[in-house]
Amino acid sequence: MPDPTWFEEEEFGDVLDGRTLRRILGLVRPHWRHVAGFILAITIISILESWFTFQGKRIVDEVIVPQDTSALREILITYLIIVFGFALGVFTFIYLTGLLGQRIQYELRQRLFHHLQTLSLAYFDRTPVGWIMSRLTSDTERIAELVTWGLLDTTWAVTNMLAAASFMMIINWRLALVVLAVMPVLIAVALWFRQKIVLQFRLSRRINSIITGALNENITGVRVVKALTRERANLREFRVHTDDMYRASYRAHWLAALFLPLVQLISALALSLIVLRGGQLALEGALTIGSIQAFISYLIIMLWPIQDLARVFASLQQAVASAERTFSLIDTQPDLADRPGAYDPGTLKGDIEFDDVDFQYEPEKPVLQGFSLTVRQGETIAIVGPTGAGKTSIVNLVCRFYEPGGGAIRINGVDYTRFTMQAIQSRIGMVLQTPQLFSGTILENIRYGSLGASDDEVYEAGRLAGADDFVQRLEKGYESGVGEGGVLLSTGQKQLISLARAILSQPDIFIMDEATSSVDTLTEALIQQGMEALMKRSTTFVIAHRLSTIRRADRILVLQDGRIEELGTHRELLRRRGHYYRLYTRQFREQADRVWDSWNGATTGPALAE
Ligand code: M5T
Ligand code: MG
Repeated sequence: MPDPTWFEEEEFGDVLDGRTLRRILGLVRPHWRHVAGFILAITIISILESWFTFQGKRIVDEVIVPQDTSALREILITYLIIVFGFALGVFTFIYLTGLLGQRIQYELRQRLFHHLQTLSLAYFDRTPVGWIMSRLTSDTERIAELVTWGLLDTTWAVTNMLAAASFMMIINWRLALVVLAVMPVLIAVALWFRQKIVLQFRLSRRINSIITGALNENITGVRVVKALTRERANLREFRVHTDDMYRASYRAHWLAALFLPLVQLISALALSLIVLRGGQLALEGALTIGSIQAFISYLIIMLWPIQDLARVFASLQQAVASAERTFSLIDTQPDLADRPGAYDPGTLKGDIEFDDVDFQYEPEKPVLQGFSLTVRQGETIAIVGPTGAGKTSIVNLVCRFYEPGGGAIRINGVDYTRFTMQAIQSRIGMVLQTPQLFSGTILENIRYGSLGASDDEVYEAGRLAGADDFVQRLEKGYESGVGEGGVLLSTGQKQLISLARAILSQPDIFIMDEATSSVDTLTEALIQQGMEALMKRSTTFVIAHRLSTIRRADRILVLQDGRIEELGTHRELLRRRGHYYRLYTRQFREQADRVWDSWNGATTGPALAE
């Protein structure tokens, strides 16, 4: 595997990276009407809130103190208007934020999923599935939260404070200035804590992503974990990570707990200032009792956002980090893409020529070097060789899942990089070493190869592939579900379905990576038969482990360490008395499973069952 740390390093960027924020805003821009709507709603709510408090002052000063009810009716009506407006505002902003959040999540996920389809296999080789999954799930959610609730909280904080400050200034500007002088101290404290808390949360998130990755690997690889009895060792590693996580979260919560009492202490200071200075002013006759009471209320109103600030900024920080990772995925250029001017040749019929091809998955680890081979149109070529020889790599290249690092692959004389990916991949049918099915019915899985096919054509393909027998025996026949990834079927059955899928798509090139795991002899015979149907019409590459398949091929390529060891027909190779001869005769002599074992005395290889 490539260096597994690259995706961790770029986990967290700067606290408030302007570029990322701009891109996040870019997501919101198309929905500016929604945003304007809820900002307006929030602003109105903030003003109403302060106005509400102001009515309280009026009750004290105009009704209770002078013992006069004449203003009461007007005050009550104002109250009603405020409450009604308030309800309307709350409804509007909750509705709009919810809607906006869903829209943005939907758009982001669509974009990410779409982009993933364009990325090459090499990308998936080096990127853990768990990492990609979190981008599509938790990160999109967090970004949506930021642009809705984050934006909302911030707007609310600002408008709330402005409204409260304005009303205080209106009531008594001298006392207002005293109260407002304390605010910067409060804000400074809040910001300092924000910094600290964010740092801890960041750390715990980083550890969390490591934990998610480990979990993912353990769950998807549960069979291997058990088979290799790695449980204990994995548990130990896991504990180290969870311990780190615990410590980081612990510190974050400790800081968070300290924050509130501190804010309350400073507010108590502000409160005593109001009482002190307010009392003085009241004695001078410059301030009413109602005003002092209102000031206390406004102070409380102004404190809400500040107490909230640390939380808002922590989530802002997280969301920015999420956005950075998500954008990094969106920005990943597919390393295989159609060249400018790429075209669809209409068919892939024609000779396939490997011309001096070099290939490697990772730098410095060449798999093929100077590999040359011409496969004629309609020919069936069997590739044999020990594990790791490069058999799968050759067919990966034919499918253009990867491209040669040097040299060229030509189809009908044309370098295949001049064709579109779609043109190539839509005309290749394949049955892979580990056949891949998708959750859905058998019918859907076969039709996957050619979406326009009728049900009858699907059944026919099933028959030709030899899948018909076992499918008919299933309770729901072709309508049976295969489970996630086809878990409900055996490997042999999955291969038959894949085969039917390939037959249905009528490919120009057919590729079969025969499974080393032995299927029962009946299934094997069925697979053979199904392959005949394809071999007749397509140029066929078959990575073979069974002599029955190998003998049926037009030519046999014996591959070792990415080099052509022998190449020729069955007869020719037998006559050469080389590797193939030894392989063949040994097979009969021993009927053994592990023929490649003794091949050059070194490798342990695939089973040769027959
Ligand atoms: C050839 C390496 C592998 C081996 C060499 C598919 C794949 C292979 N490799 C990678 O690094 N990344 C990959 O995605 O390339 O491997 P192969 O072509 O898979 O060999 P094979 O098909 O002949 O082997 P097998 O076991 O299927 O019979 O060094 O590590
Ligand atoms: Mg292979």
